[in-house]
Amino acid sequence: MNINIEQQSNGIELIKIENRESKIVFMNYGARIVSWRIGDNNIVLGNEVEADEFYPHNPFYFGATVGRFGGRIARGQFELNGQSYQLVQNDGDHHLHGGLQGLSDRLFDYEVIENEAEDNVQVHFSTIVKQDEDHYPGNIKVKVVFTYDASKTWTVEYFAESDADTLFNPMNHVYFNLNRDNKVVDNHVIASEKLQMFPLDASGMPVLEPIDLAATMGRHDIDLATLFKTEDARIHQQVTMRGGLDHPFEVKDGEMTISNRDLILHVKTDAPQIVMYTLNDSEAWKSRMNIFKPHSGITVETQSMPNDINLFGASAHSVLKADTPFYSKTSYQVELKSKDV
Ligand code: G6D
Repeated sequence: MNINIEQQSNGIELIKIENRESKIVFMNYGARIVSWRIGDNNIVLGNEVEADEFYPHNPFYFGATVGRFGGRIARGQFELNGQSYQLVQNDGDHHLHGGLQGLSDRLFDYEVIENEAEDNVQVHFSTIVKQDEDHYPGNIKVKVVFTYDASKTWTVEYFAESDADTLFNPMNHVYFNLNRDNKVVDNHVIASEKLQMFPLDASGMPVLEPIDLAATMGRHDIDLATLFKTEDARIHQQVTMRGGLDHPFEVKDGEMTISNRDLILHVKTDAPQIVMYTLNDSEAWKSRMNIFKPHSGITVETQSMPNDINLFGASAHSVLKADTPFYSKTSYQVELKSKDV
């Protein structure tokens, strides 16, 4: 594979990895994916040309590593080991995506490693999140490893260790759009043998009474347009309230696909939930750089249940004990439905 580093302003560097049929671009700012071209089709939302201008102001976390806690924490409050914590409220009353000093808004150190024998390239991103910065307990050493291999698979692995009990629930906020012409993703089909959607309450917090989408819609593969138009009252209320998807899902064994006419994206994760968000409020970013319409992309945010610490207490999946290694892995693989794509 071919590797190229491009330096832009303010320390922002793009890591471009290319083989015969695809090209993927990562970035040190927020340990991000910036673009992923299969032939001439860029299947993720981003801006490679003006990355240094686009990303520091982009409020939609395009392609970023998000944490230390992906998702929301109600009113930015939680208790751990009998102590109360107040985090920054950067989403109305709530805390979102680790706050203003999260993983998405920092320059990571990185190292590129090419494994010729395995025909893959790895980028090892590392940083330290300090409790003085984001007001969670514990300083965490974080390593995020992206691997890109010849089977058009992008794998994301998280390694971390904290010096005190804390919350850790990282994810990547990549938006996919498999359409060649980039028209909205409503033609995309989401599929898994289990498709449970968790509704949100009026304040945006998940309610632990999932809707069994497969049973309700009568199938395991559901195109978004049909989902958005369904007459089922609960689903209708949810997608209307959020303007599309912004919901946690549980899928069979952490495996699902998203597809359109040409491509199938296979997602596999060891995270317990997946939040899918269809960029519903794209117009909230008033910027000349914003060319995105609602439903321009769909995220596949592999993480634990938003607000899990307040829903499950000490047994929440996001609780990370002091001096205990954290590991999690998600992979995204692209399959071409036919060869002439
Ligand atoms: C996440 O669930 C949230 C959305 O509500 C938010 O707007 C987006 O990140 C930026 O997916």
